[in-house]
Amino acid sequence: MVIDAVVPARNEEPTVGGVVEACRHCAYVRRVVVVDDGSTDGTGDAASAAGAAVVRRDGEGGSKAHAMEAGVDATDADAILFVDADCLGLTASHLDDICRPFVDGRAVMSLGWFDYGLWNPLVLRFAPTTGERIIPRWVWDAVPPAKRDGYTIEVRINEVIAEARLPTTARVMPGVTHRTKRDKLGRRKGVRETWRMFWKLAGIPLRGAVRWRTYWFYLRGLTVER
Ligand SMILES: Nc1nc2c(ncn2[C@@H]2O[C@H](COP(=O)(O)OP(=O)(O)OP(=O)(O)O)[C@@H](O)[C@H]2O)c(=O)[nH]1
Ligand SMILES: [Mg+2]
Repeated sequence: MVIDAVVPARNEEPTVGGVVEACRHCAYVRRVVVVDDGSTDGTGDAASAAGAAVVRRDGEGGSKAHAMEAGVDATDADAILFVDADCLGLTASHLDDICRPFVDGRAVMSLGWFDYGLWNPLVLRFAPTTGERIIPRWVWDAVPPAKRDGYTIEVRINEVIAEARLPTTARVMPGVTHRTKRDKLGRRKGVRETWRMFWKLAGIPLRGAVRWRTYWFYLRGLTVER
């Protein structure tokens, strides 16, 4: 089975090189594709210098989901390891640990969570919005194009997995965090953008756009790994 890494990146010059390195050294990854849409910094160059194939999407306005879609379209891999470009402390060994349950057939979706210390036992049971996850290509294809929207894409991937009652594994990536929107945009704009994202996500179950039972099915199929 061929696995490629897809990394959506908008203005992530400080971190994208390290993330590409981690992906390239992951034992299960063939190729790394970074999708840079509309960055105004050196994201694309930093990604190429680190050994990624870079797909540029210009002039369409950014969307995390559309960037992921462009990345999937650029590969013929059987499975995709998605990794956010703003991770700090990420190593190939974290990514090996995410891929292993998938490759061994214990999970159809396998996730890594940031390290929230004492909160980890709780966080591991949230409906996952983490960007670090591996899924087979067909799961991506099963998300209807109209639902491939910005930061809500992870919820839609979860929906495909949970509604088909498929097994997921989740684990903490020890020591891994990310540059938050506050770090990237400054406090005022960062907090505003974080709330905007949060409301979009919270709005999905509140509007009934995803059934609550989906979360129940997700938890039933979930194995937390150490
Ligand atoms: N190509 C591309 N990548 C994007 C876009 N929006 C977000 N991303 C990437 O998707 C990943 C996650 O986005 P973030 O903005 O960090 O979202 P987050 O980590 O969920 O939210 P925070 O907790 O606020 O950091 C990062 O690698 C971003 O660069 C976009 O419009 N285009
Ligand atoms: Mg982030």
